Amino acid sequence: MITPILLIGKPHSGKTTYLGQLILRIEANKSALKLYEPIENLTPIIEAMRSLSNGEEVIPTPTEKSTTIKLPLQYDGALINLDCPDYGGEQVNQIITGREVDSRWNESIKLSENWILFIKLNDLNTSFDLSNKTLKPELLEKNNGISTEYSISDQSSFIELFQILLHLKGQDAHFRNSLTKLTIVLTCWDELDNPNTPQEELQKCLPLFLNFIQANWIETNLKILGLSSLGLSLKEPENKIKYQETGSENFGFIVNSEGEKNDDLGQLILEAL
Ligand SMILES: Nc1nc2c(ncn2[C@@H]2O[C@H](COP(=O)(O)OP(=O)(O)O)[C@@H](O)[C@H]2O)c(=O)[nH]1
Ligand SMILES: [Mg+2]
Repeated sequence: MITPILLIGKPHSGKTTYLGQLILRIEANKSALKLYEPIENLTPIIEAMRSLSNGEEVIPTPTEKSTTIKLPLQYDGALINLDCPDYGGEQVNQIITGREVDSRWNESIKLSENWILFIKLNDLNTSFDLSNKTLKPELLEKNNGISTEYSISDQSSFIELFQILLHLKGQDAHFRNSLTKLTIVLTCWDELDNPNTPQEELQKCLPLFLNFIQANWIETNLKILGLSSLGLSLKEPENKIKYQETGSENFGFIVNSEGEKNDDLGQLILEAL
């Protein structure tokens, strides 16, 4: 039996960096996870692995190049397929705005009972707040009274996304979800100032979304973790040298629900099972 895990994340949430670092760790035999067969479509991620090995940030995957990545992982005899249907694409945003999923996503959603959501807290946009904006009458006049500045906040968009996913999964909205396991992963953990536990950080930044998730999932099927795939910022030149000297597979950590760090990035997948 193979357990499929679905990896979901908006663009720039840290997917490529995580996948690259995870594969480099597995290749260096520094993870509890192994591969049970060769990765079929490694080409899109090779560039990222090359950059990371050289101590450089991954180059953003062109958004038009939506492709699928599937990692055939194994742990202690258990087989796990990490499925990333929106590798580098904008599809998550398109699902939210268009309220439609293509057949590839539909299949992944239906097939998987373990979902991982990547959120980069430092990049979130807040909702349009009328109280701190000056609306210029002449601009409103030009746009028929519509303010073009308005866009849905990330917090609302995550709630929309999960309403769509739960609907596709056939979840009865009268009950809390007990079939799908959800692991919310707060990426770029190293960028946070004195972080508390992952749940407390999520509560601070996206309280309504956390509330929505807690109201819709049974507690035992919900986990909130932290992740720093890089371990430190590669924007600093001295960190680039550290990577080149020590090897990128020696950097990065995950943070469990209690706030404790673990060096094995593969542990994230095991926590999501
Ligand atoms: N400081 C820090 N930056 C990170 C980390 N992971 C990813 N990033 C940066 O976040 C940005 C987006 O990451 P990327 O993996 O391309 O996101 P994707 O679009 O979801 O594939 C890049 O500039 C990465 O270098 C991390 O663990 N720490
Ligand atoms: Mg990417």
